[in-house]
Amino acid sequence: MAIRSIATRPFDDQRPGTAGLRKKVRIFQQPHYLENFLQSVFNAAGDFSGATLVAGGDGRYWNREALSVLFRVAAGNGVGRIIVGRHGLLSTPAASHLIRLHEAAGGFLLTASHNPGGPDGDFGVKFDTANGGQAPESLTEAAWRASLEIEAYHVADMPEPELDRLGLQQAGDLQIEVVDPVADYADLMESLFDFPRIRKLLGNGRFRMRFDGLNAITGPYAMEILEHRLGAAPGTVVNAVPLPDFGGLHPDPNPVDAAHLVDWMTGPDAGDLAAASDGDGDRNMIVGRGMVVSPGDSLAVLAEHARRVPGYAGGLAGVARSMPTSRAVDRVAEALNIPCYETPTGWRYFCNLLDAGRVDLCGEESFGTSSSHAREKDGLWAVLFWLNLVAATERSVEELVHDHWQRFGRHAFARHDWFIPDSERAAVVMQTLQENPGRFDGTTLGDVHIERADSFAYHDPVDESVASGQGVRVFLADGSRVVFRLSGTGTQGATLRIYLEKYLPPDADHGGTGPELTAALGAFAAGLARVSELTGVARPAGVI
Ligand code: VG1
Ligand code: CO
Repeated sequence: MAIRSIATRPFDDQRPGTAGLRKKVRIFQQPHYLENFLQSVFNAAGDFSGATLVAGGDGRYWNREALSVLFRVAAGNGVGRIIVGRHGLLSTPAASHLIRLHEAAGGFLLTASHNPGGPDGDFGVKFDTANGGQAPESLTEAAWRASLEIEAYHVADMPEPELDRLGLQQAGDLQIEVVDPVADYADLMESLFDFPRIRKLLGNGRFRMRFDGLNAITGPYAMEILEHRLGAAPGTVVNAVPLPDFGGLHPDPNPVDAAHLVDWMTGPDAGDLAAASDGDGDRNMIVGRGMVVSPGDSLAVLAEHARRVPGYAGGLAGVARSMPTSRAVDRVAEALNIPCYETPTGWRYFCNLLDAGRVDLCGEESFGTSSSHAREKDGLWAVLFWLNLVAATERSVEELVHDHWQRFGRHAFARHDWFIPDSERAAVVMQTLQENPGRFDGTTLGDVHIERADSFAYHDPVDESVASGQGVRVFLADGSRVVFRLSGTGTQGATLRIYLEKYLPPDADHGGTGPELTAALGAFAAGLARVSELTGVARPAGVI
């Protein structure tokens, strides 16, 4: 197999964000662009000679073409074997599991997650290390530095592998193993949850659920697990076929982009549970009758009742949440007398804690939850956890949430996303806030009293790395909190995220949605940061 070194010039925009490199499809399609980036990762990550990698994507537009480039660059860098999902498909959590199962050296996931797909949409590359988790910041930064110095990439001349045929095949010196993308993952789920009990619930003739694959990667997984293994009624899983443009749907499981599920669950014909996942299968939205479960509440309820689920019957070593995620789980951890860690946004920051056995359950406010069974967040896992809890406790989704609020109080939550076309003006907002957040300490604005404010820095207790400038936190005297940070997954302009959390004690009136209960806090936060004044943008583009 001939290996050629192709001379190239650096691109200056290949710095990975919160979860890999994400760009418009057309940017990725530029000659040498993807090759450069992949080579930069290989250069930064060390020697891969003879190594096994896992690869797959969420099926979005350009998946196959990008995989083909990956095979040639991987072989050009001496990779010995690639395990790939049939048709080039793999969900992000399933890939994490395969890396761990096969003790692979890492993996590449071709996905822009919840970002829109299609030729005018987004594409992306996440890369995982041998623990099945996304590359830590030290490696993504090293890959970025390598991308700025690259002079050549290495590609192998080899035949195109057949990705629709299961089994082992040889493409030049590279071994390709095409696997069923679903089977091992489904077995893992079966080992964690009480399938017989869930089967009884789903087959009792009364419980009605809907899982929406949003035409992205989770359809085949949900079909196998919910309808085939657990006997859910045919038609429970909708939009189950992954399509290159997601059939025009936006695979972002939240009350705005999946409003049709919320409508069903708040209408006269409401079922008992509705759920959805995102493009690459790592996010989840849980909807009970008349109520969207906020991700922070979901994490807290799962932690509270984890012992009811076979995979967690021994209890949790600890829990972790990303900094902007509501502090509901902190109260549960306190009651359980287990540690609760606060990490920067992005799943990669949980992985050291998981590897060290310090935590078993982690969550982010962006509809992401998972556990020590993988090193990625896991959408379907969360749905199965809820089903298991409903079956084991004989409480409905909404009852479990109300019980939780009555015991611990409610952390009402919402996120205001301000789309700011001019990234520099968005940066000014953050710089102004970050300059000396302590100046807000003890001040009163209108009827809001600020206790203290800071710029969040994370000291990883496992490898002692430090991540600073991870967002500005403002703590209010009534127990509420406001957080500001810039998104690291967008592909144009900037998105300023304002996270709003309002605490309602156990005996308070808990009625209302998160966005309703935090609206006034949102106006206060935007004023404090002078967002409109500094950016010219009048209002948030999205409230979730
Ligand atoms: C967003 C979320 C973050 C999540 C990340 C990747 O990042 O806020 O919690 O980990 O997306 O999710 P940002 O930087 O845009 O806020 V996924 O499902 O796109 O891999
Ligand atoms: Co995702």
